[in-house]
Amino acid sequence: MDLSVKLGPLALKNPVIAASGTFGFGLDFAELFSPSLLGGIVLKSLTREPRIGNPAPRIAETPSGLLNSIGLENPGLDRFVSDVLPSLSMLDTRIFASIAGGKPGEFVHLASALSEHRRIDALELNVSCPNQAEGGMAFGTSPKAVESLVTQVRKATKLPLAVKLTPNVTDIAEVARAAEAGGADIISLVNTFLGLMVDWRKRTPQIAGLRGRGGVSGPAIKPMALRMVRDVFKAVRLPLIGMGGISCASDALEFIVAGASAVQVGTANLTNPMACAELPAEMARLLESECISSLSSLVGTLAD
Ligand code: RRO
Repeated sequence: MDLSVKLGPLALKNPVIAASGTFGFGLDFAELFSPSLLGGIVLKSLTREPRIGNPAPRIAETPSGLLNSIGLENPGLDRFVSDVLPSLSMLDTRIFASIAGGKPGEFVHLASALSEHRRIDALELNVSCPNQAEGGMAFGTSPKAVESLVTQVRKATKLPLAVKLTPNVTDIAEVARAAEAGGADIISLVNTFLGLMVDWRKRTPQIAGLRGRGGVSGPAIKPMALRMVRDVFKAVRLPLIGMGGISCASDALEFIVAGASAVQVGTANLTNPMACAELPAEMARLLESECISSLSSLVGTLAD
């Protein structure tokens, strides 16, 4: 079964991509399975300067997933380039660098600097981090800010450019159209849903971070994420990467039918480190069992 997909200018050997923030820089997982099994990996979001992230506790378990406020912990551009990038040459898969920032100039600087390095195959613009005081989700909730930011980054790079949207808006299709108008090649959706967990005995939030708020991920968000993928599929012509609570092949195929050309797996990597690795073969098996010979023929076929 040929699972290869084209996301605008970017070809992947299969539609399964490890989501940012749940897969580090891919090197620890490479000890467990060959990254060549995956269509791609999205690296942990990078900022221009190093960030130590938010205070602990940073993660709480929900009945069906996680609440996180990591706070963009990352080594910063220079240390990434000197200490991490050389080791990525051993990973035989597409590498997406995720970039984040507080100001448009930071995104532009990162996009331009990372475009110098041949090992980076694509960029994913993170305009949707819920755990950042400045920038992050503040960009992603404003269609105007998204269009302006994408336009500026587009001028700074020739790499395929994905824009990762936040679900914390009333009309995600409007934000997707803004990313398309700015020159994005791909839309990734969705990042985490803003949430709060409470320890009622202590009268405190369960995690630190911004007033105890964090991003909710995992199986609980799948129906909302699917609805948003469908809305965006109807609103733009760009290829979509769908995510939100995918942990098995049938979850992934639901996103494909809703309109995604590829999928990302996030929270599931934390409970089953083999989650991504198992998915392509399992998707092929399910397609064969339904006598479906091409994955692309399934994209967006949901009856309305
Ligand atoms: O690091 C984080 O706290 C984080 C990021 Br950058 C993001 O995009 N989404 C999320 O749930 N957490």
